[in-house]
Amino acid sequence: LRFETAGESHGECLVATLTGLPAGVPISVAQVNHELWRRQQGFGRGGRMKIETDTAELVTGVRHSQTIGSPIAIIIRNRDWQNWTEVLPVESAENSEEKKKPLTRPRPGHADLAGAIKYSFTDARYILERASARETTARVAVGALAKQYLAQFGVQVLSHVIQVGTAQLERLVDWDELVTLSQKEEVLLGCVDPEAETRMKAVVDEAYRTGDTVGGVFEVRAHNLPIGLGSHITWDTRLDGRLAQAILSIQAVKGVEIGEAEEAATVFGSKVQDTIHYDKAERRFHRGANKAGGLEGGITNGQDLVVRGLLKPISTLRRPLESVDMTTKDPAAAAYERSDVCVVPAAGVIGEAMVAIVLAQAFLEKFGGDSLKESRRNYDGYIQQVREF
Ligand code: EPS
Repeated sequence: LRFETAGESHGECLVATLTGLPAGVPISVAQVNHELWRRQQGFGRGGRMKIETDTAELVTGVRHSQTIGSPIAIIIRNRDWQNWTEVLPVESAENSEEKKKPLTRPRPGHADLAGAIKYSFTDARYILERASARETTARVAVGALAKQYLAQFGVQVLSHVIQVGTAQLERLVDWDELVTLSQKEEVLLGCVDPEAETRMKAVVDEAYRTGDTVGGVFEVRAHNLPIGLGSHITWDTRLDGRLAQAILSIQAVKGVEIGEAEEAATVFGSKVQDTIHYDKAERRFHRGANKAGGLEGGITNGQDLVVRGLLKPISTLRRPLESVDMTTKDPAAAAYERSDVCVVPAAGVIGEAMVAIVLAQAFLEKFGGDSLKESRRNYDGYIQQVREF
């Protein structure tokens, strides 16, 4: 299962292709659009989200509401493009040079400076257009298709926010709470606990007041996974490593945690491992806890998968930091472009998409199939084998 995205933040559209989903997977475009809607929510998003109502056009690979096995191409149009047609034209016209919106004062933390030097532009415009997290719209659309494939096997992927700045959620959360949260029609900060969410909102309010930005931590969980996705046998088949790459590839994510990694690094082994128990009647092999986050040796162990992304604050600040103008080389305040103040809930939705894509890949590696029917037969046979273990 392979996917690619293309598109600039203020270009005509975002594009994605997804190749390798079996034929016969039921696809709902409304569900794709619902995921896109979820990505746009949250207290702290910037003015751009008022312009856009992201909707996916599935232009290939899906017919009569199901996949046909061929590559799926998705287009998401940027409404803001109408304000940028002369700034970012495909072909230069006579007055193109004057219409440009050059960014010559790179923002610390953004790709602006390193990208401009690397690609040899004296203006970071083309760099930021692609580095922008707007690209994640395309990933979420692809993730929504991966989710619909996984749902055929009862697997669900959801997220919630556990920290914004210093405000933390201080209790455990069960799966049903995440389901309820995902169905809310209004998203504040994506936290299941209203008291913790109020504290999180106070931090975002402070960032608004002071012209600053704030990061945090989101947690993605996958529920109902079979035992045995991923493998211990080589470094690149270990599912934990693949999930870590997927999460770290999200804009502004600087750290990733699987299960209770931070806690595990500070306590003795006897407090960390999930003890093994057996009950013949129902639960068969089961565990005393889930500190490993559903992965042992890079293999899913049947518990919920728990992956967290640690997000740094967005690098575009209304109260800009020190920088240098790339053309004059003089000290200058970093550029300010309209931006978000806090994006942790949206990053959680993007994290869900990335986790769903990696899990769908692992599913297809294990169960294969040109058609959903074939995938399912292989899956059912394996589940029977696990039951008899
Ligand atoms: C984003 C759209 C962008 C930014 C954000 C992500 O819109 P605009 O740049 O037009 O305001 O809000 O991108 C960044 C945080 C960034 O640093 O580039 C989106 O759709 O998520």
